[in-house]
Amino acid sequence: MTLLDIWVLDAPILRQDTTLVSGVTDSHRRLIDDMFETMYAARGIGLAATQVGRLERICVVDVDKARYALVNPEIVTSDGEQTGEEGCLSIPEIYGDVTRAQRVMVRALDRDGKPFEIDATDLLARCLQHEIDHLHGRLFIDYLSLVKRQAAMKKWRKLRGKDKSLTRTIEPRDAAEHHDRDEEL
Ligand code: GNR
Ligand code: NI
Repeated sequence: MTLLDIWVLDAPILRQDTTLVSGVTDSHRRLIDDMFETMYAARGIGLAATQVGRLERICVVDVDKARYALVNPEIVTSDGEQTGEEGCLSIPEIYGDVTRAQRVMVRALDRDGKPFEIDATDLLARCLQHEIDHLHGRLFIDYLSLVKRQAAMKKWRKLRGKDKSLTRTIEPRDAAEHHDRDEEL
């Protein structure tokens, strides 16, 4: 498996819509494996293909022991409202409160191309909405008020300083560290 570089804010690919996967192949399964590995190394709870420079409609999530690879995910129903803090591996160290549906029903294909549905609430529902947004070129900062978005952008530019690189390289984590995290979850 391979750790993939993550594209950061200002990379045009983060604003692109993705392409439906017409059949799940070994190449997609390799991408899924690499995305899980990259997500764990980066300590994220979700990761979308555009974040690793790919335009296939694929994302992965791992929230409260619930681990899913989703191909062509779509929200079929949504209910209620929740407001909570979000972050994004493509906008490191920037956080903001986002209002999302409290509950979503998501339909997708699994890594074998078999359809399945997730009935998600709370953080899992939030994460799925965040990832599906990525697959359509949307980022959580798009939901902030103008004032909060401008403050977030100012902080982002300040944190970046002279560094204008559009990717970040994720450092591997050792097996013990990974095991510790598994115990926590
Ligand atoms: O790691 C992540 N945490 C998170 C917290 C609240 C809502 C969404 C997320 S997803 C994010 C990883 C990421 O950037 N996925 O695209
Ligand atoms: Ni994100």
